Amino acid sequence: MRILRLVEFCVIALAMLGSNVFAAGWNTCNGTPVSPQPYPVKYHVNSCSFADHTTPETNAVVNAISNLMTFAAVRWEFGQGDPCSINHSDAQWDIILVDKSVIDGNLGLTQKRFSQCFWPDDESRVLESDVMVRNTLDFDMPNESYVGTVETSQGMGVAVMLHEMGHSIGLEHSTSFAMMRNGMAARVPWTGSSGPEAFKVMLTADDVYGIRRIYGYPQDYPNMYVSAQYVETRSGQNVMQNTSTDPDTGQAHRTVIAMCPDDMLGMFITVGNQSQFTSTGTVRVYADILTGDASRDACSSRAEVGTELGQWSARVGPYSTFSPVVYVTIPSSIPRNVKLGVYTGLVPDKRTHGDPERRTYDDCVRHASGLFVKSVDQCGK
Ligand SMILES: [Ca+2]
Ligand SMILES: [Ca+2]
Ligand SMILES: [Zn+2]
Repeated sequence: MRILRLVEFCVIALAMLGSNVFAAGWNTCNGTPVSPQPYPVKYHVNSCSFADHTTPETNAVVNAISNLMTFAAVRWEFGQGDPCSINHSDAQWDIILVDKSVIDGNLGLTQKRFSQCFWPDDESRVLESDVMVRNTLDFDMPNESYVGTVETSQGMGVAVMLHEMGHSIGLEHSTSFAMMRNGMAARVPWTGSSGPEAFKVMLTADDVYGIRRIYGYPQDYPNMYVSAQYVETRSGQNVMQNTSTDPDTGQAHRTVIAMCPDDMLGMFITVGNQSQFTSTGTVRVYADILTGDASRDACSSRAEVGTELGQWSARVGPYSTFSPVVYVTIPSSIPRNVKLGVYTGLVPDKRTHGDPERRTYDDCVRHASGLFVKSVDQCGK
């Protein structure tokens, strides 16, 4: 059975690899990507909006900047005594929270100034970007199991901050598995995390590819990650959905799925790779008793945790995220009459070149639906 599953997974993996088109976007001038002129970019974090260093709003800025700093040349400074309005032509790259009326009802808006792209030898650059994010969004970290579907969703402010700051250094919209997806209807993915405190709003492989193209120098970041979301593209759609979706119907599974041993559960798993090289690893789907205590219910990549439902080899191309369908069979040894969480844990293989895995906290995620396996009496086994 293990071998059969492995083969099935590889076939899916290859098909998905072949169809993965890089969708990251950026502007070009005479064939050259438009990149920021300042090197490094220095953001000015407006103290009228971010007076206190400990607020969720400030954490959203820190999350966005630390994401960007990993892949792009950026720095930041906190302002002091700033006015509550900003100037779009003062050569200062500002970050500010605004009322929605200021940005035409958008969740966020980045005002950019470019040098000209008129003559064949012009090289257009981003001279200044001012990032504006709607002040009423939720700036807490999201629960990564559930994709945000409405403006008021938990974590939407953190996502909009990172998305807009992506625009500020030259990224345009993507149709792929990316933070740069366009708008509320397309939704954006969260990244898995091994603990409730970890960052869950991260640049994906596709976003990193765009940044690498903008800056024009290759630099490897050996990191794989998992997510509880995937891009549903069937029937002409292109929408981010939770991996806890029935692959046959495209409909979300119930919050708790009642099952018996030998029943088969179909779902998606999502694995991404921010490296410029193909990366491989072992993916494990397991179920474990939910206690209601966030730290005890945290996800784990360790092989001995919970009841294993399936294990596969994953092979993910450069700067790619892929989401194969998997079917797992409920074993009779699984705990009965208790709510179980369903998790994906990833153990990246050791790389033959380059550095070891950069982050391990993004190698595990809990899916949106849990399991409830009925008693031996009820199931007849
Ligand atoms: Ca400015
Ligand atoms: Ca990782
Ligand atoms: Zn946008």
